[in-house]
Amino acid sequence: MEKPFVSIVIPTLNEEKNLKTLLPDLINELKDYKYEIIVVDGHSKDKTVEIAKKFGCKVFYENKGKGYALRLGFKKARGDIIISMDADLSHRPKEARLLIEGIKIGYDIAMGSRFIIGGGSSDMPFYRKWGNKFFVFLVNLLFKGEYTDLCYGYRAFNRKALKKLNLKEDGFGIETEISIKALKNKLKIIEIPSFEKKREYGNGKLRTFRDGYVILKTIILNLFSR
Ligand SMILES: Nc1nc2c(ncn2[C@@H]2O[C@H](COP(=O)(O)OP(=O)(O)O)[C@@H](O)[C@H]2O)c(=O)[nH]1
Ligand SMILES: [Mg+2]
Repeated sequence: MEKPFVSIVIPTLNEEKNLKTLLPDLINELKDYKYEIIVVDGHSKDKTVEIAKKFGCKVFYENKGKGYALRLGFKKARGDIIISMDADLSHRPKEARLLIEGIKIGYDIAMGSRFIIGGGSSDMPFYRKWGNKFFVFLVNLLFKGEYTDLCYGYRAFNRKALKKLNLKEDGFGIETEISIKALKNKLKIIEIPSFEKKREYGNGKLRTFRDGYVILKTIILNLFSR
């Protein structure tokens, strides 16, 4: 994989202001690579799609949620390496290189982690931090993992490995499902430190308690399925 083709998959819902800043930065970071940027939009009411197209992104639509958006994007992606990334400026384009290197040296999944040295977050109130820690503990215990982070969406995948996961989640359970199925399928996983910045414009759509429940449900469902 000397010169890999990289697909970046970005789910969006009303992110025009963030996207306007993100895309030029991202394109600048990717200039050494062959790449495509795939935006999967949940029918935004603002100019998200117009901006995505202006910067040459491939655009697809969905109306089921972030998880479904990612799954659709993964299906459409042509890259040897596929990266999932949020649009809200939480994920730093510079770190994409680190994730890509993880796959290039032979890992199936390179997962950003906010909880190893070099990582961090300025976008997590304490209850989310502890909720996440609890779910990390639970997943490690139940599925024999050694994760330090769980509900974090900045990740790179080897295309073939990603296909094996057979993902099903439509909503915010998707990251958890990926983490669990990666363990179940004995994929080669590496964590890469990542610093999560605060969302720049607009409001997050994740609701701590509703989606905390979704994550718990994802964990339990995956205990009883293959
Ligand atoms: N296509 C699509 N994207 C979504 C949906 N909900 C959230 N997103 C996107 O998913 C990313 C993360 O969402 P966000 O609300 O910031 O969640 P948080 O960072 O976990 O609080 C952002 O790029 C959102 O625009 C949805 O229903 N459909
Ligand atoms: Mg966010």
